[in-house]
Amino acid sequence: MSQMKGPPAPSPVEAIKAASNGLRGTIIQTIVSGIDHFEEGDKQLLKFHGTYQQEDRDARKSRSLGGLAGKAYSFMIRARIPAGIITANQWLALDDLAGKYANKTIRLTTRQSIQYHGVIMDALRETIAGMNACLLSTLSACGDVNRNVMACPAPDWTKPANKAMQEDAQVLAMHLAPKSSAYHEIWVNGVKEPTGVEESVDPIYGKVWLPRKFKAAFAIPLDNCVDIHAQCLGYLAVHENGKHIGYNVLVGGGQGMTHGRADTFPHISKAMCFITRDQVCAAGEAVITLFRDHGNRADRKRARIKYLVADWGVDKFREVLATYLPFPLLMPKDVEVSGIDLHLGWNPQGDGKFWYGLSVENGRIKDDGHFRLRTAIRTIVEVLGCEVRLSAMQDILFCQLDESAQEKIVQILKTCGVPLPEQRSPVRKLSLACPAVPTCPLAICESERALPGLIDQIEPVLEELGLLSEEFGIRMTGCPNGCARPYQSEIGLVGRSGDKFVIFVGGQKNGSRLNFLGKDLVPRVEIVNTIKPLLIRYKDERTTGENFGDYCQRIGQDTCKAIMA
Ligand code: SRM
Ligand code: SF4
Repeated sequence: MSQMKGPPAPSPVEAIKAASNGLRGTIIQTIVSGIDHFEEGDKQLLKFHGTYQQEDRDARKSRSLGGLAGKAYSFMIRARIPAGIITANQWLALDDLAGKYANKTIRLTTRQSIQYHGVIMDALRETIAGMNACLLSTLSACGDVNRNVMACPAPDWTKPANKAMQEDAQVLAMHLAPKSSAYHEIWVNGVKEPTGVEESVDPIYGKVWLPRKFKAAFAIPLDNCVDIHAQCLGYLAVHENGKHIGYNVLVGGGQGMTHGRADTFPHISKAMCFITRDQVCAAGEAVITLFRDHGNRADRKRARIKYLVADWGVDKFREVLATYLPFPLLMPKDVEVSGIDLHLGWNPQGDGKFWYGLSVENGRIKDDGHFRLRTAIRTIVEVLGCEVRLSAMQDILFCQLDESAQEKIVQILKTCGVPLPEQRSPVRKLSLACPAVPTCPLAICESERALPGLIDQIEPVLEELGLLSEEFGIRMTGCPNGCARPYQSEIGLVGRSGDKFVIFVGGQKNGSRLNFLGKDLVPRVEIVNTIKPLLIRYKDERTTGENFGDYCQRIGQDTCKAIMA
C-alpha cells in the first residue's frame, strides 16, 4: 500500500516564532547574563526587533592565528524610517550613537534607512534605547513582518502626489507595525505598555507572524527611485487630469534567488487593482493577511509573496485578493513607471524653499583621512538645522532650505574633501553595492569594498569611448540575495564563488524590467574587460537616445553572451 504524503513540515523558524511569547524569547535573560552573543532561537527573534547578530569576518584569521577562541561577535542595528524622513535632531542623535557605540560609520540602506555595524552586546540596549529616545524605532526593520515602508523622498511639491504618498507611507507603516509590547519592555523602559490586545497574538500577524519578510513602497510613474517593481507591495500613483486620484496596487516583486535552485528567481510585481487614498491601509492589510494565510511556511527560500503571484498567476491572485478586500476589487488603471530621478544637487521645492541632494558612494557615511563625509553631513545639519531625507539609492537630501544655504553647503563639502554631485560621473552616482564582507554572514564575495575600485576602472573606458556622460548604473551584491536590487539594473554583478561574479545586463534604468545573465563566473579583475566589448558595440550600434540596457535588450541575450564570451 502506498503511503499518503502529508504536507511538508514547517521550517524550524516557524516553531521559534510560535513559542516566542510575543517576540520575547529569552532575549532579556541573555542580555543580563553578560555573555557576548545569542543562541539560535533568540537570533531569529532579534531580527523582528531590528538587529542581527554578526561576526567580524575580517577578524577570523587573525583571531585563530592569535589563539583566540570563538568569534568576534557584534550587532548590526537597522532603523525604521518610513519614506526616509527624519529631523535634524534625529540625525544628530544618530550620528552621536554611531560615534559612541558603533564602528563610527552610518550606512544608508537601499530601503531609505540607516544601519549601524559593529555594536557589541554591552552597548546593544543603550544603542536601541538611544534611537528610541530620539523617537526612531527599530521594531520590524527586519524579521517576518512588514519592513520599512518606502516612498520617493523628494520634497518636490510641484508634483501632485509627492506629499500624499509620503504621508500615506507613514500611515501604512504605523498600521502594519507589530503591536507586541515586548520591544518596549526589552529595549526601552522595561515597563509593560498596555497595547489593548491580548499578549502574543497580533491583530494582523497572529501568533506566527508572516511566512517571510514583506516590503512595501510608494512611487509616482515619472520617478521610480524606490524600485517599486522589486517590492512585495507597491502603490503606484495614478493621476487624472493632473490630479492624484489614487494608486494601482502592485504585488509580487522581489529580488532574492539561490544559485543552483531554478525554482527561486527575481520577479517583477504585477498590477492587481486600483484603490483610492482612503483604502491604502485596508488594501495593505488585505495583501499581507493573504500572504500570512497562503505563503509557504515550509521552505524559506520559496516563502516570499512573489512565489504566490508567480505560481497562481495574476487572475487567481486577484480572485483570492478580492475575498480579503473590504471593498470591491477595481481593475488597475493603465499606468507604468517611466523614469527615475536621483534628486541630487540644488532643487526648488516649489514652496519657496530648496533641497540639496548629496551622492553617498554605496551609502557609507564615514570619515577617512581627508575625506570627512560624516563630519560634513553633521556640520551641514548642525549649521542649517535642516530636515534630512534618505533615498533608496543610498543618498541623502538636506531639505526645507533657504536660498542662502547652497553656498554654505558647498563650502562645507569642499572643506571636508567631499565631491559635489556634479563632480561624480553618472555611473558612480547611479551605482549601488550591498555591505557584503566583512559584516554580512551570507556574502560569498566582496561588494561595498570592491565597487569603488571597479568604477575607477570603468570610468576611463567610458571616457575613451565617449560614454562617460551616459546615464546607467552598476549594482553589485556579494551574493544572489540581491540587496542592491541587481536584477533590474543595466549592469548587475552578483557574487558567485570565490572572487567570481555573474554579470547581468539588459535591465531598464527605470527598474521596469529584469535583466538577463550575460556571463557567469567572471573573476573580479576581469569584469571591466569582459563588459568593454559590449560597450564598444553599444557605442557603434545604438539608435538615437537608446540607453545601454535597452540596447542589450534589443540585441538579445545570445548576442550579448557572444560579445562577452
Ligand atoms: Fe537584504 C539579507 C543587507 C535590502 C534581499 N540583507 C540581508 C542581511 C540582513 C544578511 C542576513 O540575513 O544576515 C544583510 C545585512 C548585511 C550587513 O552587514 O549589513 C542585508 N539588505 C541589506 C541592506 C543593508 C543592503 C544595502 O546595501 O543597503 C538593505 C537594507 C534595507 C533596509 O533598510 O531594510 C537590504 N535586501 C534588500 C533588498 C532591496 C529592497 O528591499 O528593496 C533586497 C531585495 C528585495 C527582496 O527582498 O527580494 C534584499 N536581504 C535580501 C535577502 C533575500 C531574500 C529572499 O527573498 O530570498 C536576504 C537573505 C534572507 O532574507 O534570508 C537578505
Ligand atoms: Fe549580504 Fe548578499 Fe545582501 Fe550582500 S546581497 S548584503 S552579501 S545578503
